[in-house]
Amino acid sequence: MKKRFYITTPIYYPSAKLHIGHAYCTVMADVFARYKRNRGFECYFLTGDDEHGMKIEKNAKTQGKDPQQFVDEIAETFKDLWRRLNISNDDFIRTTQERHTKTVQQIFTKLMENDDIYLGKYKGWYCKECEAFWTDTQAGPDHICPDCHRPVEIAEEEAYFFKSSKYVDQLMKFFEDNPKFLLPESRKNEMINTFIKPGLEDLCVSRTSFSWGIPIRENPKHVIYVWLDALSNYISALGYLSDDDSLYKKYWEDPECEVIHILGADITRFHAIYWPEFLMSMGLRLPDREFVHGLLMMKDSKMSKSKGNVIDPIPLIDRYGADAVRYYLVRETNFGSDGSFSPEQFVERINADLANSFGNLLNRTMGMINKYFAGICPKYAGIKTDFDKDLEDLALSTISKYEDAEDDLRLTEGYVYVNELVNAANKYIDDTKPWELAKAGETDKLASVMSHLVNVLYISAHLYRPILTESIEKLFDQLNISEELRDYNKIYTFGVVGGQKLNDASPLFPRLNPEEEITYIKKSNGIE
Ligand code: ME8
Repeated sequence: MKKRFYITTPIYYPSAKLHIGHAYCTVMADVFARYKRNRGFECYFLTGDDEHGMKIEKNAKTQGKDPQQFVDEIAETFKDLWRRLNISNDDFIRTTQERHTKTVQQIFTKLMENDDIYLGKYKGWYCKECEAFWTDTQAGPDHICPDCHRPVEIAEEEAYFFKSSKYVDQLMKFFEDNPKFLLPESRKNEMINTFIKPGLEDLCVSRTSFSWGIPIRENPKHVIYVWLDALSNYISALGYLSDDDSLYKKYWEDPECEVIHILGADITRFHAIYWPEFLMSMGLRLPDREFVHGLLMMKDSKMSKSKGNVIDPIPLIDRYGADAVRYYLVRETNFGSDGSFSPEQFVERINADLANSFGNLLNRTMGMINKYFAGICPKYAGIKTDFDKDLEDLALSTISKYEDAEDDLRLTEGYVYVNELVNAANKYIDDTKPWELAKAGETDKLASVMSHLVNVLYISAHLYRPILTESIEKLFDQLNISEELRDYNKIYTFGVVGGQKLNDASPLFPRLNPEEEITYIKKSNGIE
């Protein structure tokens, strides 16, 4: 395993407010970063926004704003959302920052010096929405953008081209040698069959028809194509080609750092084909893994800012807290598959997993310790009932299954194992019947049951901690877990918690009233 990690999200367009789909991607990256940090690894986490391009210029104009003022305002709303969601990013890169624009200009020069960029004429189909050029075949007879399905327009202008075809063999070999580079596996086949096999055309990497972009130093009437600009954020943010490139050395150049990009299925082509090619041209290392997550839909159609059918995460966070929203996002949709958002699923998921299962286990356990042991948590004293060993074994095997899954970016799956452990602990209460042990005066067994429950709660809490950023601290406070035991690396020995006096408790995950809450979610998002 590598020593440290660098994880990124896409930099989102500040063309409008972010929706739950963007929150989804950022939360997943955050969960991974927190998981790694909990285990004691260094993990640098980058997000940001993608501020250039024709679409932004147009949107700013419509609102009578200067583009910089327009993006300044929206960038603040992005940062605010990430604060409210407890996103632990180390940096927020904006592509209009000088640290970025300077690096991108130097990258362009490098590609030119390598003879990988030449001046030509561009005529073809252009999708303004996706800032993407398409060939005749790709636009098809109806001249529709293959990504967003909107009409494309013919554009013709003098432009610079990147020799994409030159790197095809190297790229194919890289895919072959690095089977974990592009995940899930199906995405790789899609890239090869849809884009690489039919033949990659050279990529147009400059525009002259608008000015809201980074000028090419050697020919300033051109601005750099927004995707070359945007993709470079992953290294410009680390100080690549700047006076202080210490982060770049630590998190990109050093092979001991694992570089992971998280992105949505809509932008795979740019990350899996062009970004590796640009890096190859510059002679730089490629990311270790690109994980492509699925898109969240609303009533069978992709949620998107321009379609207006989006769920705003803010009213959800305001009412249910960041933890509930994060939990729903991580657990509801298997990471890597497409998913959907519905108010009904949201309420059901929170009630089932947090209120009824995890919350209930905590409340029952604390209630019984208060009742039978005057609030003093019994110490672990080995196996005493017929069910103790099974629960211990399950707790320890859950940790390893969870870690394997999380390391592998099967993030949702990791939490399914935690759910199973919590459910098993609830069942363990039904099996051991502590109230009967109490009645029969079987104090040893009763103490053992309480100790097992507290220790399973303790382990599950550590495993849930990357998602439940606020509640787990409160749970640790309620159980009066010492500072030392709040270190993840203490969970591998079963039975470390015991002997302490519990603190006062209030339910951490109140049950939601489905009817009321479904109405609230629908209303706050203008859904009928
Ligand atoms: O493409 N479900 O920005 P963008 C899940 N600036 N995730 C979704 C989603 C949905 N319905 N809609 C968007 C851009 N996303 C470029 C990126 S990176 C160098 C440049 C998420 O604002 C998903 O991660 O359109 C998707 O890839 C990303 O937002 C696109 O954000």
